[in-house]
Amino acid sequence: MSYPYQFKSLDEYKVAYKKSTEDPSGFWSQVAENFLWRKKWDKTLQWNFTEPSVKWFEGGKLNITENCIDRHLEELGDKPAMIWEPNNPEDRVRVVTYNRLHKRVCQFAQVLKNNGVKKGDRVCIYMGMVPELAYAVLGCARIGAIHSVIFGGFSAQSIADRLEDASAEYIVTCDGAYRGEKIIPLKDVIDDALIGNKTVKRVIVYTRTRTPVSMIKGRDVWWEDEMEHAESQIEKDNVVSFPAVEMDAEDPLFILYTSGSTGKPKGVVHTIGGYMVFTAYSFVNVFQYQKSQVHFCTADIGWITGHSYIVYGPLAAGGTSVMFEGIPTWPDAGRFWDIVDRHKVNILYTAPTAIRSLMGFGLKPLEGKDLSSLKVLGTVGEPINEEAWHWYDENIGKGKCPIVDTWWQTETGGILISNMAGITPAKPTYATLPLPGVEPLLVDENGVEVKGNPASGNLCIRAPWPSILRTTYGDHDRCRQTYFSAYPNLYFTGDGALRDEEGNYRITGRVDDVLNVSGHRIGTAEVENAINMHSGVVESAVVGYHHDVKGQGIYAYVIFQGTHGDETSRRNDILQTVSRIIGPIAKPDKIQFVAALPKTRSGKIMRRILRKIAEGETSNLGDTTTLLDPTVVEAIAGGKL
Ligand code: 6R9
Repeated sequence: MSYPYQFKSLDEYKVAYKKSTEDPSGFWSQVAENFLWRKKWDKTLQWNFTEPSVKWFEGGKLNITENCIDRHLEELGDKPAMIWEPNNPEDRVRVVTYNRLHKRVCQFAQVLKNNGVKKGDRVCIYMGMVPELAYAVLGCARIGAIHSVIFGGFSAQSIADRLEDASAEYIVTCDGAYRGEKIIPLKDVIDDALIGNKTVKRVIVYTRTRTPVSMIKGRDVWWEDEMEHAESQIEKDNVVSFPAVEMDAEDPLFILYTSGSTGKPKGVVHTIGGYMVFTAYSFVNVFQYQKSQVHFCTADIGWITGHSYIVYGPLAAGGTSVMFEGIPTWPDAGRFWDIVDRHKVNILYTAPTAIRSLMGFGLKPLEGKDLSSLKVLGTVGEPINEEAWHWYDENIGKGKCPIVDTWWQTETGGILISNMAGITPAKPTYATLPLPGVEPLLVDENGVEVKGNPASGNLCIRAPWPSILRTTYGDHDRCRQTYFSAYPNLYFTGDGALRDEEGNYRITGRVDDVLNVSGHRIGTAEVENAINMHSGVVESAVVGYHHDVKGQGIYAYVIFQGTHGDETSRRNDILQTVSRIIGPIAKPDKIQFVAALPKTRSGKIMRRILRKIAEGETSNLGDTTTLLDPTVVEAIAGGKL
């Protein structure tokens, strides 16, 4: 079965695109009609990109969990909303029906209420990939609290910064999380993050790994006890209910922190109505989702991809979403294929870095795996190279599954540029065409639009789509400066792109100081700040370089002073420091100790030159005449050879 807002042919796509540019309000109000509103909106769209101020479906009242759960109960109550695949394939799979999801979300909403959580409060969620993470997210949405999920790979320091920025009063966590053979002691990390914290009143701890934890009296409570208590409050005569709190379309739904070109991560804020409409819309159109299909997005819910395409998009569409606790290479590199086979997955959505890493294991892990259920493949997070694209197409899709290359960002909430499976043509390494409702353009460095095809430039968007970020939490001016000030009246993505003769977009990568390491966004300034925390470090400069599996690797140039240890131990100390300050994902792949960094006369580090050296292009360093001391470059480049 399809959806009223699903385009079924290239012609329908074209008609929709035209309508969306001529009459955006009319176009989006038609899409939004397909959702459950307690009260219909008064005004579809009001916006300016100068403040910026964007309001979609203003005056509309709703609760997103009624859209993601309650309204499906009659038809889909006994159908799976989520299929949970545990870290260890020998453990029990959990199938969560819509009825069960309803009960658990109501129950957890009651737990939150019992613990004093109110509409608008910030709840930080730091959990592994267990169904309870989805219950926590949706439980927050049900009572109107703002969730802020933090990826399990972030350090105590990173969590502490985010807790403070969001002035969060509540935390939901686990004792530990399984990741392949490892156990990550999540509650311990939270305890460290809470040293010196003044806002957090309550920590709710779900038992997953039975890792020993310290439970602080008056602050920490067990998930299981709280849920048991709540059960009798929400269930009477076999009827489950917890009234969903009525929310405004423009009330915040969540905060998700992401790296930018400055040192401090930004809390991207999404609001309820627009985010709901756009994630469902993009989900059913890009993947051409059909009811009862099984969708497997391999992302972690700690990233935007997991928010939009494991939880909200699929559930708003009444779909079935696979949630995977483990990692692609444990117990062996056939894990994804095993999951596809056993759960009869129809749509597989993963990152190019995962494909490249699995390619490295050859075809053996595919032996004996039946992938014939697959209909659509997707990629996200970074540009995909030709080789990986073809490997994915031939060996996983067996040449019969369209591959959607989906370009979007934490800030965009949902997919903006992508082919639509089987509807609009694919072109390897190209995200191709915008979704109806999205108007991309390219501008040159002076902010002048580059018209005609082919073209290249910085990728901007002309007008708002429903799930555009509304602000950066607690600092609206930062939102304006970061996204809306480089080019007046445009949203600037931070990405560079090419456009071919047919108008297909190919994203070439970040044009700011943000790296994309295994599909994770990491700001160079953030890594430098972390390296500089080491007592022996005087100064550092971080750049990206081509990495065969990760896409980009992290290359750090470090000026070290002091006599402590030899080079190997200094290197390890720096890695340990970065791990502690940000998390293991930000550890540099290479560290080069240098005596000085190349700087302009005004004191700016010349990263362009450092990038070239990191890539090994030392014979062609370009213009170095503006440098304060050109011999510095020779010394660094020499050190590499
Ligand atoms: C969804 C997500 C956003 C950055 C973005 C861009 C890169 C994402 C891409 C892609 C090329 C694609 N990116 N998808 N580059 N092709 N299909 O990844 O969000 O973590 O915020 O990263 O990722 O550089 O600006 P986020």
